Amino acid sequence: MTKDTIYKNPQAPSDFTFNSRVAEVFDDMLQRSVPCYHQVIDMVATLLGRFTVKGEKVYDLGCSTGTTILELSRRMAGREIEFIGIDNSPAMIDKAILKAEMLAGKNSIRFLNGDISTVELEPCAACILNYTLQFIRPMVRQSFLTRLYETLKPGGVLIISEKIIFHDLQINRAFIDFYHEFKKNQGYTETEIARKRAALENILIPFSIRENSELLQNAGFNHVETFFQWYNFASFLALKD
Ligand code: GEK
Repeated sequence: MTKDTIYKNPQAPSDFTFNSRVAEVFDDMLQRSVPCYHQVIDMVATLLGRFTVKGEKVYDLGCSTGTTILELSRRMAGREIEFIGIDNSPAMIDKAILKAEMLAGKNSIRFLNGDISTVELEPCAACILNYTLQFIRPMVRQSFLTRLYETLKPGGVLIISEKIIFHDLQINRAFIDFYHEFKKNQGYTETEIARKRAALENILIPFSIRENSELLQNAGFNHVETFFQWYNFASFLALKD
């Protein structure tokens, strides 16, 4: 796995984009930047095991290099799930296809290059949106989630993981500090952390637990809960009746 040193370089782009340079180091970047990354995938596998039936379609929207789908496919072997990963970064999709060729299992896996906010989706049993809604423009988040609700079959599940903010400023500050400590413990320097934070300004726009839950409820979901939280990261489960 290539180590992420992008923000060691003072010439690193001031606006974050998911280009080939990022795709190359992405697996290392995510593991060192998202607390409990693999634990959350493990929990998603357990949730899908409970709520998804054999032979169904599962979308991973903003699938990046395919880590989640490949892990889910391994965990759910025998369920004949049809996994479809979509990402609008061609470099991410290229990497995902390569990884899938090396790790091909029995489930069907497809990766598509497209914008998840506009691409046509087929009726499905589950949609996963891990750390991706935060990159969708706030203005279109409600209509996007409403469309996902409509795409899900009855009994379908939407799983969302996000970086979150808190309305209480003291708690918000403390949790951001804890997150920066986490990144330091993962080997990032204070300069790298500060440069990446500046590059993500106005690109990664986190909402609070309350705001995300309201979006999901307004989209039509009657059952909405968080199933995981690590300071300023949370995962949500939304069920369609
Ligand atoms: C994981 N889920 O490994 N359409 C399609 N893809 C998009 C869009 C869009 N409109 N906007 C952003 N992306 C993955 C990690 S990363 C999270 C997801 C992060 C894609 C973007 O290209 C990138 O691959 C992904 O969403 C976000 O669990 O980098 O913090």
